Amino acid sequence: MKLNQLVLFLLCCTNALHTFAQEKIDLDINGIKMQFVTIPAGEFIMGDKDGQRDERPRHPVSIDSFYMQTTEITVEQFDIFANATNHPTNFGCWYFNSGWLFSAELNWRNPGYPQQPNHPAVCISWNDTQQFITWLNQQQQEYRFRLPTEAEWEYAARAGSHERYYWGSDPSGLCTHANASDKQTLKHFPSFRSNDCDDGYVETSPVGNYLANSYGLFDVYGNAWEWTQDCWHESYSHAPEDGSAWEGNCMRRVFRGGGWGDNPKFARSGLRNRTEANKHKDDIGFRLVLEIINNKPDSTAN
Ligand SMILES: [Ca+2]
Ligand SMILES: [Ca+2]
Repeated sequence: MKLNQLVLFLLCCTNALHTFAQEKIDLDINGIKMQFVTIPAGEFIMGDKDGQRDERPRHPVSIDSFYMQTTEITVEQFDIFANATNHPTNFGCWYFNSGWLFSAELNWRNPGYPQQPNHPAVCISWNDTQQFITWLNQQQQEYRFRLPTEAEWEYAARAGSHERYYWGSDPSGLCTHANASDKQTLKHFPSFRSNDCDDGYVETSPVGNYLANSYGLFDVYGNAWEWTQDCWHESYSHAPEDGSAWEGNCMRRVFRGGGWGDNPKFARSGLRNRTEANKHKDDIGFRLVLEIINNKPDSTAN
């Protein structure tokens, strides 16, 4: 095992609601280098009054402080896990070509388009994320990794904003903050609805390539959709209000944020999506939440 906590320091951040001291934690676990930032405790209104029916009723949710990964898990990071565990690549993957199609030939190593090691791993099922997380947790005792809950994800994405995006309601900011459907997309997918700007990428881009939100999170919209822990529910009626995962006996899990092929209607804070836990799609990946089990490291934050 190689575990090396590299950096821990103070950032002074502001968002629409407050200023807070933020820790930044860099970890190296068996060569998987990941950065996490503090998401401050708070309360927010989950849901979007102008969104889809499943985004209502809007409801207050209290969130404890937690650490969220600044980027999506990359191909390079997933490759380390896969090589260590002989993780299979024979599940196939769904891709879009005038409708969603399945190819047994595609997988996270070859999603059907060119990727670099620093692009987000896609063609990742929810079940894959659980195997990755179980393995990562077995490599050390100081930390516990998990998926964000759906409430945590939306709270972190909003970064204090009640608007459609963390910078407000204007979708024209998308190309500087995210890799989503844009003028590039239309070159390969002329039928897509796209933002009238150019982010430089048809499919996935390097993680962290665009502006972060005020919590220091990159690519919360676009690039790869991101799995959450929660089971899918058709509305927020009776949803937990403490930030915990809404579990149950479910086949479908929630993923968030929009992907590289999604227009501003989908690449936003409140939008919800779901599919079967064993399904692989060429625009779904994940990022992690970090819990410190013991020996909380010295912090220079104040
Ligand atoms: Ca794009
Ligand atoms: Ca994303």
